[in-house]
Amino acid sequence: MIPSAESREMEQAVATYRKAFGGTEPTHLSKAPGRVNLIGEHTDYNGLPVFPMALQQEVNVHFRPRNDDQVRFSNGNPEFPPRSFTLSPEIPREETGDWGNYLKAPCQALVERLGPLEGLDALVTSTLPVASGLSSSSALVIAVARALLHTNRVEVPTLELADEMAAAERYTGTQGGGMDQAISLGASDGYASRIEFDPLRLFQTAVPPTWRFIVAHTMNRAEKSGAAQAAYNRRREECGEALGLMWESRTTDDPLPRTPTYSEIISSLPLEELLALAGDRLPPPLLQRFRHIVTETERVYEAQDAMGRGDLLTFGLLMDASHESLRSDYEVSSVELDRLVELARRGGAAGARLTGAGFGGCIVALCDSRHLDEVMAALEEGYYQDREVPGKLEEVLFVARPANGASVHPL
Ligand code: NG1
Repeated sequence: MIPSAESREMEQAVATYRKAFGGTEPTHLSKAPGRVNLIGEHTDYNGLPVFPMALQQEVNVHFRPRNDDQVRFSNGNPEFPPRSFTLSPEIPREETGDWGNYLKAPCQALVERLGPLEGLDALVTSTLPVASGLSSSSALVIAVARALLHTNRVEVPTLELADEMAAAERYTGTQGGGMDQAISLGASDGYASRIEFDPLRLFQTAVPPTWRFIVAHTMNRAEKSGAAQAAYNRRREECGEALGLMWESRTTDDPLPRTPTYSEIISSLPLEELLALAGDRLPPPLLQRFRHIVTETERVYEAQDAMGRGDLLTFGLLMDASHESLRSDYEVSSVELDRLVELARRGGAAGARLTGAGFGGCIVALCDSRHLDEVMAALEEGYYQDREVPGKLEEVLFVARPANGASVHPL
């Protein structure tokens, strides 16, 4: 059942759909949530764990199956013009940065896997801010994938689909990890999930009822389809270079394993020894990148334990340490992200950090429900009051409620 609070937006979407597609009506709605990553940043593409939860904010795809190989998409946001294409295993790309690539990515991957498929007419709407580190891009990829699978009456197991869509999204040019697709598909209402890779697994922990995770947007876009893409991809390369150098410098009785992956290296030595070895083997900035990756991994496990025992203060301290590491070692923060983090802490948050890739986008702060009003007020007064907020304040400053993963509903 679709909650009734959404029914007005749904009527509006159906009316927009009719206008876009010659008076026809959608038959189904495919929904996929965005996510806020609580801790574990830039670890996923190194095969290391992350700890996100799905948001109630989501991408909605109203669709109607077709009985040919054509796909037509319209978008409720006029910033994104209509896109149509033919389903095939080699769909020509739009220009880098074009939203059409996030439609083509899952379609091409599913045709490659399943052979010829029937298309659909679809309208995309979203309650997620674009390019904000809340994974609107992967939510779109997942909602489209589920709509196309439904159209063709095919089921793919959740974790398999998540892995395939993570690979599929690289069609857009970002060499991303697998966190966003996994949480958008596999999340459970009320839970955060530690995600492990190779093989993909989700381990869920209930978010304590009095904990509040606040999301605050800098209102600077982190366009991973644009300027931030090169910086993001460069970080990934640097992690690979650091790993390569650690290994190339091995001695005959070296403590590091023979086939190095980050997870094997991390489990082969205590953290302090590993960092000392890295200090001897890596030049800047590779040493700093490496240090972020290995310390952040430890923080993920400690944070999940802290949440499990309801230890808000420890979770907050880990968030603070994560932000400091992302700011100084990984160099993906910004003046505005640092400012929001500072304001949240001054307002009484137990901890705060940038969330997602960085380079703009959002922070996430944690507080007890008793301190929520003060933290919200500190952010509102210190940041949003003297800036122009494009829409409503609650679209850029809100409490994140852990939600379910993607679903398809008949209309
Ligand atoms: P966002 O914040 O949505 O741009 C990106 C990657 C993740 C992960 C984080 C950093 C994609 C689709 N998403 O997320 O896989 O690496 O950055 O932790 O590339």
